[in-house]
Amino acid sequence: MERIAFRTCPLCEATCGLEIEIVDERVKRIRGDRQHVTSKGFICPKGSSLKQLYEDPDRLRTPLIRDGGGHRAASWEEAYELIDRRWTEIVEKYGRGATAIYFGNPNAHQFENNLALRPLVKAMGTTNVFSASSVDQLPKHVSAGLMFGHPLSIPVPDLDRTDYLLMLGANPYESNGSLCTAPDFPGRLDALRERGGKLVVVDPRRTKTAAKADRWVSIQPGSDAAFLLAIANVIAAEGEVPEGIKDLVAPFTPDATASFTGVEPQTVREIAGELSSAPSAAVYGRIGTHTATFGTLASWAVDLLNVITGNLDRPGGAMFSYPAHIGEKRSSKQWTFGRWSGRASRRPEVLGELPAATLVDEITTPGDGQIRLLLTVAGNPALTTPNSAALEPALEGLDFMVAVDVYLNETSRHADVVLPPPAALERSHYDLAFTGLSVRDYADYSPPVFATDQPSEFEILVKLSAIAGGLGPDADPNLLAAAALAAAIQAEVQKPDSPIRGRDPGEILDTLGDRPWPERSLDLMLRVGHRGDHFGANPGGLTLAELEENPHGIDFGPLEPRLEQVVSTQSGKIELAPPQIVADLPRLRAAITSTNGSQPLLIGRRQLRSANSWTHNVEVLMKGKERCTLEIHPDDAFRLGLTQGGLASVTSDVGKVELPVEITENIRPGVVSIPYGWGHGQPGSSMKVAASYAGANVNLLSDGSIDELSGNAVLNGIPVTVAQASMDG
Ligand SMILES: Nc1nc2c(c(=O)[nH]1)N[C@H]1C(S)=C(S)[C@@H](COP(=O)(O)OP(=O)(O)OC[C@H]3O[C@@H](n4cnc5c(=O)[nH]c(N)nc54)[C@H](O)[C@@H]3O)O[C@H]1N2
Ligand SMILES: Nc1nc2c(c(=O)[nH]1)N[C@H]1C(S)=C(S)[C@@H](COP(=O)(O)OP(=O)(O)OC[C@H]3O[C@@H](n4cnc5c(=O)[nH]c(N)nc54)[C@H](O)[C@@H]3O)O[C@H]1N2
Ligand code: SF4
Ligand SMILES: [Mo]
Repeated sequence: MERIAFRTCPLCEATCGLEIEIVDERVKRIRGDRQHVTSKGFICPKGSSLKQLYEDPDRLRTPLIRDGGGHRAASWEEAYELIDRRWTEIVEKYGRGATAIYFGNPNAHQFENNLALRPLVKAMGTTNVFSASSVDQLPKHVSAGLMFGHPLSIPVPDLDRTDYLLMLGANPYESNGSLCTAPDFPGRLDALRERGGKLVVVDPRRTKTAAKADRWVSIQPGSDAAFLLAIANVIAAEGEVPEGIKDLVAPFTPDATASFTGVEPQTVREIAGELSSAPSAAVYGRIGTHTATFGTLASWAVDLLNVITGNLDRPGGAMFSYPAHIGEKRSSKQWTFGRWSGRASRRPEVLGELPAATLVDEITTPGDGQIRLLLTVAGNPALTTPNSAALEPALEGLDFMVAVDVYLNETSRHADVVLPPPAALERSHYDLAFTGLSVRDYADYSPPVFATDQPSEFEILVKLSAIAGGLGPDADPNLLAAAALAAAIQAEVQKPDSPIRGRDPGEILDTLGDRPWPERSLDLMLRVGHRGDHFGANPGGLTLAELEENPHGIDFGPLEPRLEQVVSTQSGKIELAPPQIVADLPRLRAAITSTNGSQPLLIGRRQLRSANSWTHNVEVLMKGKERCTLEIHPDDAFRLGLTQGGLASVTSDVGKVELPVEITENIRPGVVSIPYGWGHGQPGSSMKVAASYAGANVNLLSDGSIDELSGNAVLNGIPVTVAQASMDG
């Protein structure tokens, strides 16, 4: 029996359509879906590895319970009963404040997790909420929230139409793009240049993306905010800018910032000139600018430039996507943060979360509210959050830990119970997150490719909500999901601006049929969304059924200006100089006048055949030249006596790693780079392939420093000492 299935790849933000050839219910081949509306056949090496991830014998199929030194297989009943017993004991003894959750990156790629996580956090009743956002893009949410009124109002560069792209701290030739969903990002950059446009890449490394650019600007790590404000300074000096901005950027002249950024004043002036004279232009900053000491300032400066050059919200500039599942209006409630703060760290909450960099302190600092119980959902903080050397023993010292994960890995090995959800090919897909960050408006939905006996991740998370909410281990997840959907419908028909305001909730529920619960919620969102059929009131409008009939997705076209809808600040205008930003500027002013230290600065890097820390158990993605190496400039290598392939030791204030040296001209002198997501083969984990290509964990070196405003971890620009590793280790 042969069949072809179509499915969106959930491994990165490009969200490519895949064509999966199945013979006798086994995957024969996965390739790019040439008919997919946005990816048009593009695929990267990770996309076809969904086969290997599905077949991987190390992938967990049943729950595990910790037993002595190791883990043993257990039934779902036994696992839930144990979780319930321990959870209840801990809450009775220490209160709900002693429980904590960390949720990782794959949640953003699974709509059922998106739907189930918020109720789970609510049921837990704790403020100890951590996620991968605070080791990633939190600065962008904060600057968007302050400037545009909503933390999800993030403009994306209009790649397909722009004449000039200034890109900082991103390497889409390897990452395939982030906070900018654009399948075949490299092809789109090539097209930009072919139509006569210009690409400028700002990065301490001459990455593949930088090598393809018209210009590579080598910058000192951590200094993007100053560089961007220097551009703003030149533009403000030469042209009209909104009131107050000129004064704000006055201290950041190209000359005053040059020693801090390492960028020649002339280069800044040229780029400022090009940016303001291009027919259309977009400034785009990504993770290299976010995981930095001045992450939020850099994030703000990106959009400040988009605004003052007249490029915000116009074709070829930086624009807002309009996902089908959202309504015509965003809530006009003023967005705030810092509503509470961490018990031990005193760090303010952002988006209901505390900085992941402070998780270890919240676990180890004694006192009321100390974390005793940790739930991780699709996260591997042992490798991905700062100061792993301190975090690993902290995880081991918890009273109880539960991991919802597909592998027994560096993090889940510390868990008392591991609950495995199905593999990607066994679950359905819709992108709640990345359709909101896409360079075209589109929607696609894929049903599961294979059936499974394992409960869905939605069901697992609902069961955990029931346990956390005190309903016990036997609560029926269907009843809970039904109640949640009924409540969502009730809320929708009461919303003043809902297209189904005043309708009968029972009729709406019946219309949603008997699909799985997450699908019914999704259908509800699509149908009341701005393209929706409004349950009959807008005949021909979008429904989930229509997406099912279009397995290659539906393209709604290029982005359209929609600033008026997007801006939801109290003033009703874009806030170009939010007070919190202005208050943080003196910190940057102080930095530009301080003298740079003499220590090498460590930055990270991503690699095409990795997805963060967790796809390293796939042999086809791992074989070949060793990838977890220390990149260093020849001048530095010579000075330190390091040789190609020799072993180097890299030491920071908090840790040390050893790894092979890779000497390359493609890195700025004084800067070294280690890829992230490595450091496998820990005792108690069971990923055989990953263990045989272990590599070193770069987060042994990151020390828990954060960007003051957002609480985002500083993972780039870490001062380190590099030396030849001594023979005796
Ligand atoms: N030094 C340094 N650190 C970094 C970064 C960096 O650039 N440098 N980047 C940061 C960034 S951008 C991110 S997003 C974070 C990522 O940080 P995390 O989200 O903590 O890490 P991942 O490697 O994505 O781990 C995902 C986990 O989920 C499991 N998993 C995979 N699919 C599923 C699923 O469908 N369901 C469940 N329940 N589990 C699943 C995997 O086995 C793995 O354990 O790391 C950050 N850390
Ligand atoms: N193949 C692959 N694709 C991925 C991932 C993966 O692990 N592997 N992870 C996914 C995730 S979770 C994310 S968040 C995205 C991230 O996607 P990108 O933001 O494109 O991430 P990177 O490829 O790490 O590129 C970051 C760049 O920033 C540079 N950099 C470091 N410090 C600085 C600095 O101070 N200033 C400037 N200007 N540049 C700096 C680095 O040298 C690097 O080239 O990728 C996603 N896609
Ligand atoms: S670029 Fe690769 S990993 Fe990302 S969605 Fe496409 S196929 Fe999947
Ligand atoms: Mo990320």
